[in-house]
Parts: sequence; structure tokens; C-alpha cells
Amino acid sequence: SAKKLRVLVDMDGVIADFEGGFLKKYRARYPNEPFITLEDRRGFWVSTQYGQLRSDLCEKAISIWESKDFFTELEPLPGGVEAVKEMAKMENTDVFICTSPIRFYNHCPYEKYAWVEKHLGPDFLEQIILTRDKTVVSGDILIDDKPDILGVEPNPTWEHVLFTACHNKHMPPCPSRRRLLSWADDWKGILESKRR
Ligand code: BVP
Repeated sequence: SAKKLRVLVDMDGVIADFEGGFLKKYRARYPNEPFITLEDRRGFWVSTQYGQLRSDLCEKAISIWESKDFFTELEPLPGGVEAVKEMAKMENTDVFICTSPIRFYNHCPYEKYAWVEKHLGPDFLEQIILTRDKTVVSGDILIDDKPDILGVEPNPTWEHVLFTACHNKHMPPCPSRRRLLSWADDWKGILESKRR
């Protein structure tokens, strides 16, 4: 068909290893405090699960991603950068990085741009969408690890494809929602299905 496919790709938990980066820095900063292994992670919000473990651990968790260099130093998730680069080179395809910054804005927005420049290249800075409400962004597909993506628009244009992460992999299967198990999974097939 004639129209270009617009793919929105989330950053944390999809191409950047937020969970791994968090756990490593949390354990380094709070070596004597309990922690949650990636195997035991449940629920999107790390802060909520740490708060349930012990109430003071919620703010200790938050202190990690509010620290300078947290977002720049995140490792890429396996295959993510390669997939996004390949996707961007495909004909009739526009790719945008669609990511929500944390509310503490001193470092995070800047560092997300720096991460994209470092791993995807300076040309990709044109493709960044920073928003706390992804429902107002139009696209054909949104690849995101957050199970519930809500905002002011009740009927977003995109189909949310759930990207598997440590916190969502135990969720019961939902027939109406497609999943991408990793970047080794058939992302090209999902894109092709939307072109038809
Ligand atoms: O900037 C990331 C990290 C932050 O929320 C944003 C999620 O963005 P998307 O992946 O939806 O684009 N974040 C914040 C908290 C707690 C805040 Br209090 C958390 O537990 N997990 C998390 O990812």
C-alpha cells in the first residue's frame, strides 16, 4: 500500500536495559539492603515493588534513576539497536523512539538524547519523541514493555505490541494483544502484517 508505516519504539526495557542498570547500581549503592532479582520482578513500577519489600526502599530505588549518568550508562538490550537501525533503513518505514522521561528532569531528558546519539547515531536525534502521554502520538505500531499505556486519548491510532520484560513475562496471555518476546522474535512479521 501507498502510505508509510510509522513504528514507535519505546526506550527503557525495549532497547535500553533499565532493569539491569537499576539493579547493578542499586546493589552497588546499597550493598546491605535487600533487593529484588530480575527473576522475582513483578509489575511495571520498580519503586512500587521495592516499597512493598520495605517502605523506605521505594525512595532508595528512586534515588538510583534520579542520579546523574543513570540513563546514559544503560546498556543496550540484545539486538535492539541493530533492529531499530535495520527498521529505519526499510522502505516505506518511519521509526521514532517514543519514551517517557521521569518527572525529575535534571538529567533524564538530556541523557536520553545522549544515549540515542551514542547508540543509534546523530541522525537519529531527529526521531526522538519525549512524552509522558503516548496516546496522543500517532503511529501504526508501538513496541513497548509497559502493559497499560493510558493517557488522554481513549483510542490511540497505534497497536500496542507488548515487548517481553522481566516484569511482564508472567502475565497471563491476552489473545487480543500481540507480543514480541525479544528482538530475536519476528518483529519484521509484525511490521509486514500492518502494511497489508
Ligand atoms: O523514564 C522511564 C523510567 C521511569 O518511567 C519511565 C518509563 O518510561 P516508558 O518506558 O514508559 O517510556 N520509571 C519510573 C519508575 C518509578 C517512578 Br516513582 C519505575 O518504577 N520504573 C520506571 O521505569
